[in-house]
Amino acid sequence: MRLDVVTIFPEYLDPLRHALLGKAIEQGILTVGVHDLRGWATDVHKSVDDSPYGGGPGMVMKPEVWGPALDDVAAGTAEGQVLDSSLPHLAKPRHDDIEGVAARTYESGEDSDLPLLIVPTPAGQPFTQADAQAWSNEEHIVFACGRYEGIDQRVVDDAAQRYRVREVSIGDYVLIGGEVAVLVIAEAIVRLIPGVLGNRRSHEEDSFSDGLLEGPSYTKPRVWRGLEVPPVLFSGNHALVDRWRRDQALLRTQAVRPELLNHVALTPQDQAVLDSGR
Ligand code: 6GU
Repeated sequence: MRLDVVTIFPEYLDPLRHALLGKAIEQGILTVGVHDLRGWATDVHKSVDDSPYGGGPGMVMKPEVWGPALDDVAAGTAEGQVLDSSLPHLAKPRHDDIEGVAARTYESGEDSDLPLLIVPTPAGQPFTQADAQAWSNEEHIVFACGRYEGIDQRVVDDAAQRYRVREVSIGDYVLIGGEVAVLVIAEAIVRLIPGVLGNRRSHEEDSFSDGLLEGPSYTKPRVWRGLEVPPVLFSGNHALVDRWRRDQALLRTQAVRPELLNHVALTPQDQAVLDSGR
């Protein structure tokens, strides 16, 4: 997978070089290009924004700068900077690596071969785990980071000629710009590429993958500061452990995010557990 990010703060994307994403870069599963939008500014001051038509506070990012930037990145002619991994650690396999999990080959998820353009904005559609799952099959994703009051809307409208465009929000709060949202979205996507996380089960059981929040986890010691690990986990009875985990997930979801239960298929046994938890 190749990710390209266009931003006026290239150094903000440096965290992509670390940990899991750095490892994916080192393995050759992932390439990340970061592009300074100011490289496409045409005036002496390298300005990228201007006051909004119709008045109001703040500044709007200029179409004459963004247009050529997105053209060049779509065409693969933008220079930018390719991030290298921060990690000198690949020789040592992680505990969750699985042998024989190869990098996936990518089929296009939609009818088109156009790259995906993700525009992070608080005015976008909510970004979900289902999006992360779908986009983990993409070959080329471009992120356009807006700052200030946003990007001239014609940039997004025009980009649809060269990209499949998605305007997405990572939650109901306002960030200064799209860069941190790109870190969030990129991490959610890249960890789902086989070979990156290693153990496939570890994301099949993620919160949200089955519509429920994950219940609690425990490791040694069996008693810590007087607190005991639930005894069922020592029973050696896998069916019983699975049922207990499901119950914990149901009860936690009911307590913390009850609205999620409206989209989960509940068995009579699930329903009985929820009724007992009220
Ligand atoms: Cl994706 N961008 C910005 N700038 N603010 C946000 C957001 C995105 N999601 C929530 N707030």
